[in-house]
Amino acid sequence: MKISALGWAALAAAAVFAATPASAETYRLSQNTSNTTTWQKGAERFNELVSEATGGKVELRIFPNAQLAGGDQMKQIEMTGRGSIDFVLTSAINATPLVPELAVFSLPYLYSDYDDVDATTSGAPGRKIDEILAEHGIVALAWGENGFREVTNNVRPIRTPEDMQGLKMRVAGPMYIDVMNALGANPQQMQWSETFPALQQGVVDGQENPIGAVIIPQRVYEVQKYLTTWHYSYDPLFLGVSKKLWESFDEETRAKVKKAAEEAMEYQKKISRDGTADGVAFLREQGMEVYEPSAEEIDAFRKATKPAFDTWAAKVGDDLVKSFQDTIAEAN
Ligand code: X2X
Repeated sequence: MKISALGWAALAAAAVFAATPASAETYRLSQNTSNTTTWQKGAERFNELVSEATGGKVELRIFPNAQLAGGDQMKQIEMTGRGSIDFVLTSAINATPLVPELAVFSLPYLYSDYDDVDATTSGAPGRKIDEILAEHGIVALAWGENGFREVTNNVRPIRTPEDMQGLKMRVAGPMYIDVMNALGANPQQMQWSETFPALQQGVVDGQENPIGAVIIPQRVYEVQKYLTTWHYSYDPLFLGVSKKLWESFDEETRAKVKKAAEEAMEYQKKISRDGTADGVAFLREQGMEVYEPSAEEIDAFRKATKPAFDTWAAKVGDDLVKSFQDTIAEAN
């Protein structure tokens, strides 16, 4: 829902209103995480760029912690599809209750590195996903990065799949429930905004999230002792706009919005990757015990999570999975 210049006038002082161009609109952008993350920084960069490019015609107000969906991070996507949220910055796993195909990105051990990732998001598989999102009323403007999700906990270092046995793990979405079950852990789905206190109070033993985009900026290291860089699942971000709103923009505005989104997500991806590259050393300084498994040890996790891969590959659809796998094979 957009807030018109007139709507804001009711809230703003007359002087402020007088300075606002008559055609200016403030749209609402919702994102999952706190205002300290690379998600937020990417959203802020988008706002700066889009407002500059459109001469203030398109401006945003950014809401962290999925506030516009009452804190329900998986609901944001559906609300955007309906047009009750204008812009959304969320990650693929959060869209899976509405669009199961988006689980493809996060299938355990689908990707080995950033080159694999970039080949798919910038290639034919990414465009196929854009089409699927459009069928649900969401125009995907650009792809950013949450990242490779690493496991943390307070009980013991994770070196083998057996080490996951019995751990109470907070997870974000339905696919991760199956992955954690395959590893013998006890998964519990929980909103991200409720996870920090749950870790602090020992309601759950652990969680999994990317280092640069989330673990560091949200200070997960303050409440978790062990981290293993198992790279088990990749999670991309996408910056989307409700199709309803998109269709109300003229051609020129659309081009400007799209370009601003692409630049902002390039920036967001870069700061997430930089934060991850420097992150392990930082986390050790903060007192975390970090375990970096070898290729053979990673292989054991790959084998153990295969049942969840197969279950979710079937939900996603074999053709789509194959198009991702083929593009990844070509990139190597
Ligand atoms: O909830 C999570 O774990 C987070 C922040 O990574 C997502 O929104 C997917």
